Amino acid sequence: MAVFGNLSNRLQDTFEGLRSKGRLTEADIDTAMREVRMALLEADVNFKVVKDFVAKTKERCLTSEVLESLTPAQNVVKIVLEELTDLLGTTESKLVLTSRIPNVIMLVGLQGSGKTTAAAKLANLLKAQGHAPLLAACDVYRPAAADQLETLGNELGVKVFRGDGQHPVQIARDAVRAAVDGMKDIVIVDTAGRLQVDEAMMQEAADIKAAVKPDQILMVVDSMTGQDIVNVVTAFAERVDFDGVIMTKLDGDARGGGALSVRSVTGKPIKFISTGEKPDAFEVFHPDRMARRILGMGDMVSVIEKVSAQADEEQAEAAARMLQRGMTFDDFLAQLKSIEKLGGFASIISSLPGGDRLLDKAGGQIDERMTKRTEAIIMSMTKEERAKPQIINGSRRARIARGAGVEVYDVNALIKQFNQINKMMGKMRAQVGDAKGKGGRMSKRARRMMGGLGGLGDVASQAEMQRMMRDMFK
Ligand SMILES: Nc1nc2c(ncn2[C@@H]2O[C@H](COP(=O)(O)OP(=O)(O)O)[C@@H](O)[C@H]2O)c(=O)[nH]1
Ligand SMILES: [Mg+2]
Repeated sequence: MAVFGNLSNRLQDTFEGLRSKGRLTEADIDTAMREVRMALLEADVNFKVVKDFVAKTKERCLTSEVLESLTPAQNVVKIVLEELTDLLGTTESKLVLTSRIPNVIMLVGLQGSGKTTAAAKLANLLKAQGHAPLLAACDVYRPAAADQLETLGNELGVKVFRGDGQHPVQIARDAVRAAVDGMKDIVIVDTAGRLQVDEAMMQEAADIKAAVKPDQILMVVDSMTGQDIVNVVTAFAERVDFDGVIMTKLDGDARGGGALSVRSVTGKPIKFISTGEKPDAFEVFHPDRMARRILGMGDMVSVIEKVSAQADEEQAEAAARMLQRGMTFDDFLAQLKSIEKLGGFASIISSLPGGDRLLDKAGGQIDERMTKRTEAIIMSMTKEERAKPQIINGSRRARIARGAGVEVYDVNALIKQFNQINKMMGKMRAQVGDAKGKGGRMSKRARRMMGGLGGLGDVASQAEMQRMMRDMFK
């Protein structure tokens, strides 16, 4: 997922410009900061937020430590990263549950912002953490609203409480009671929104709040709204108040203004982001990771977490064994399959430093090109060739190419790539060997990290990985 593509590209261009300079003068910093300001304004970030951000960043950059350092451009990027993280929120933004049973989480926001979807996704996330959530359908104005929630709930195996014909306040109350009876520990209240902030909506939200005293009120905000969000969010903050924000539709072509302004203007943290319509396209928000993505520095931590979550114990063991004995083409094929499960190469490359830009250049066709052709080539190898790639000589390569309907060149490229990955794994093996000490076993987490992705789990090799990726798509 390219986060705020345009903003991200412009900032990266600015810093590439700085890097190409070596030594930096005050004038260079001035120019760079002017570019940063323009980029942020065009991303629709609130002008006051931009002004403060640039002033702070510039001041930190214009010190002799930065200007006279051996790597001034890197220091500037580091400062921007820190300030951007700060802007997005430095405090822990995890959802805090209280000891009350059931906890009540209420979602508010404009119509179409993604409340109902987010309610279901949040329930899904909490369920995966071992909670027993109940969804309460309190949008009684749109005829299909409760059905929508119920459909989503059914898909995810989460019960939906609906009180058709009742007043929303009553539904919320009854839902809390039903949760107690049904042994549910969290009630997620989905409310109605309007197209614009209006009195009736605010009153109803306030009434539901008064009736069920939510432990958390989360405001759902569509990131496509730009800095208009600030007005909406401020209105809600004054009237109903809330504890945090769920930013939705970050998969769209949002410019970033809303997400970058909201924290600074309201002081409310972004707690979750929604990045698509599927139930699992929902993540806990990490300001530092988001800032890294905007600056094109990649987000390997998220990939590794995703891998860890996906890789089962067996897979992890298999990966650990593979690491010990070296990879075969059968392993490679299995890795390809597991990458597909993770959302394809595109999503992984997107998480590497510079990955989003690489993807843009490849025209987003990476998945098709990579997996289909690679699979065809591997399938054309004999069993022996897959197990012992070193026997694949020139005539075998020609035969494999014919079998797969590709050029010998493609087979060569794949084998080269395969060998590179194997080499990287060799390095990893050495590192893991160090880490586990004499005769010890790899930690469960280390093994998990290796499951599913083979060499990709090695954060230290990011730069090398990036180079490899670049080679692949040349
Ligand atoms: N692409 C994308 N679409 C989303 C996301 N969240 C919600 N939607 C879609 O936005 C529309 C409105 O969402 P809904 O949950 O009904 O909004 P509500 O009116 O606030 O309850 C629906 O078509 C959703 O599928 C997201 O993160 N990404
Ligand atoms: Mg809804």
